Amino acid sequence: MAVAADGRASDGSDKIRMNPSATHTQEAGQRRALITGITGQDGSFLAEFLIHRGYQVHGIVRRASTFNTERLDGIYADPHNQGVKLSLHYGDITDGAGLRRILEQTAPDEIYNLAAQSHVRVSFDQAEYTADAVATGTLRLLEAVRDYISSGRKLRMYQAGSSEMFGAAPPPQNENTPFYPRSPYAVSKVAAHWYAVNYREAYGLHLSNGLLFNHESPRRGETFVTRKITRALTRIKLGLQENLYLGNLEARRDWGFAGDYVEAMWLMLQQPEPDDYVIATGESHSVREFLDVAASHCGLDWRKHVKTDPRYFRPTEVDVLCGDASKARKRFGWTPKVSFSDLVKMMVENDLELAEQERTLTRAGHVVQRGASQR
Ligand code: NDP
Ligand code: GDR
Repeated sequence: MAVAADGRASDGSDKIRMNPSATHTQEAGQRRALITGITGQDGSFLAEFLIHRGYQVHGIVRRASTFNTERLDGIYADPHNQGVKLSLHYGDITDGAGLRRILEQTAPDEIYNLAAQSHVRVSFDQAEYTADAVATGTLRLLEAVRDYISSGRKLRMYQAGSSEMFGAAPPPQNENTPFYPRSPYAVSKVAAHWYAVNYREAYGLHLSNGLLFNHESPRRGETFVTRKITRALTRIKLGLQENLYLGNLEARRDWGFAGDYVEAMWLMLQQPEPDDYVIATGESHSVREFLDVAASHCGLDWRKHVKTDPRYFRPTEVDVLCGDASKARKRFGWTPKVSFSDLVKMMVENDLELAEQERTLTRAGHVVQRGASQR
């Protein structure tokens, strides 16, 4: 059964319910995709992309005490309607039995493994959990997939690798650059990568690893530096907050637009042979430069508002990432469409609108809830 994107079943019982049947809304010949991490930034863009291409999309959602499906609002359809394209299933990448059950029930043609504790700074505080979700979680899924294909069933898989795996290796980084991970998150992604390579070689699995550099959007989580900056500067502009506390402003990242990057994930699975691909813009900018561009869109001098807070520094930092995506360009013609300045502008414009909504509510005497995470 499909459910509302806010997690409410259409009977109003406020529960996500398991899909009772794999082919509940399936049309003949329609391709099925299963996405772990569907509620995240990339999961939501990928689900939209695949639905647009006619896929039946199944997503794994972990149970939370609050709704965590906000990013899927745009593609939710009432499950009572004919031809619903999105179905959600309770599951967790740390729960192997549940993953197996969902795999059997949904019988996907393609799996995209995006689930992760994806915050690098947080991985220093939650190293064991990060390894369990990112590294062992991938292994759990691979074990389920291995058994699934052993009976002759076909399936292709995408594994979400990261530029963080290159870490301290000097730029430009490409598929031949040796990994030098600098955080528990990055070490876990390297482990997941090698599990994936091993299962590809051992069991003939059509599995591709994406080595994706940073990609952002208005849906980016608010504790990642780009969104943290655009949310804060737009709120400062409208008088909703005074200061923005950041860590290292000198780190350089290769920032692209998430919408472009999910297309690359899909393209990898359409190739006759599985392989590993760097996906990046080939341009690197510092956090300071991001601040410059975002502040200029807001008409602000960020130096008057940005303060340093040591807790946002990392015990080991990744200084410069700049990817070389020429292999993906040559093999399947992928290039980024959104430039750095257009990306920053898109995020600022989105967050200005959010800040305006907050200001309207605040002026009307309402309390605006923004969560209490360590922004
Ligand atoms: P997000 O942090 O936005 O999303 C992560 C997703 O994983 C969410 O749906 C989250 O669920 C889910 N998740 C977390 N823990 C578990 C768990 N134990 N079981 C099941 N699901 C879980 O990340 P992005 O969308 O930005 O990234 C997608 C993937 O790509 C991640 O693996 C990330 O590490 C990787 N990546 C991202 C890059 C980027 O720049 N965005 C670059 C390179 C790699 P919930 O919503 O409930 O928290
Ligand atoms: P990153 O993204 O670590 O590259 O991982 P993040 O936006 O968290 O940090 C980028 C750089 O900004 C510096 N920085 C700060 N970062 C945060 N979050 N908060 C701050 O206040 C702050 N001040 C400075 C950081 O030190 C860092 O150098 C992201 C995630 O999406 C990973 O899951 C993904 O694998 C990689 O991108 C590619």
